Amino acid sequence: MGKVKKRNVNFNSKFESICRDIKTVKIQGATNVAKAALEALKIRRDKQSLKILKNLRPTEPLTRNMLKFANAFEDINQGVREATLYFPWADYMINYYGLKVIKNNDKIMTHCHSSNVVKLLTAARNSGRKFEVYVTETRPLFQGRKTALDLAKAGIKVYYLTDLQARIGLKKCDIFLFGADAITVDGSIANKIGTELFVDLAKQYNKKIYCVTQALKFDPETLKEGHKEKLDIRDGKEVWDIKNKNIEVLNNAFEFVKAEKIDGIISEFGIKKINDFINTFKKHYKFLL
Ligand code: RUB
Repeated sequence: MGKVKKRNVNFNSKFESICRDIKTVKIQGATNVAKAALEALKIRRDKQSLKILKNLRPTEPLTRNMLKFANAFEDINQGVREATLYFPWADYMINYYGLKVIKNNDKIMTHCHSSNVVKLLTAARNSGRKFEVYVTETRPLFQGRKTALDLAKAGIKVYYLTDLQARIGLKKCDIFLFGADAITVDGSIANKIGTELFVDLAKQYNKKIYCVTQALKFDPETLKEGHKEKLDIRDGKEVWDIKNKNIEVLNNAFEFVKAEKIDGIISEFGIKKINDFINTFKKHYKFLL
């Protein structure tokens, strides 16, 4: 038998490459960002590295909550293993409650790519429900394409819309579902730019509107400091790489939706209105307060 060559892994560069992939949105969506940050914490857990990981994407309390949980363990590998158990458990609970709002023959609209929304829709399809989904392409990074492909793979009929066609989907749909990056004490839900616009339209057409999310997207820091959640403003070059002194390209990646505008937050706590959701968070996740 030939010698097995031991590969030299440069852990520093692995840490840096995870950070780069989070920053450049190669790793996309709050859940995937949190999972990747936990992997990076196993490589480097000194104060400075922890600070870097917490700030890679500003609008990500799930990442901060998970890092805090894992870092409280003496053995970081065990901490990350235990923190990671949260994800499949929350998925199961979110799907259990979320299935109650999805009916046979529904038309559903979603925006961007939320793994929570995709998992719920896949679970609904696997449970035998037939429905169609309208997906916005989500300029400038086209996360809607990932959503469309994931749903199509699950055997779901998808209508893919450029963002400016959103009204067509919103008029036709029964429900608008979106994910979350952050939820704050004053009931603001941060999600991909465009979400608030679509919520306002969906309301105008009397559609049901739900945010599908793990409860750990709630930012406990806002309980102490009030709503100070920062919104990610990204490089304008992602939109248009133009050099012209009279043109400034804006690239606001997220916006806030007032939770009072929607029918409920679907999380591991059930389907709840914002005040109930926050009170349940305070009761269940005391260790994060
Ligand atoms: C992704 C986005 C998602 C939330 C929730 O934005 O806004 O809706 O992150 O995702 P980006 P999930 O592509 O800029 O990261 O449900 O997977 O946690």
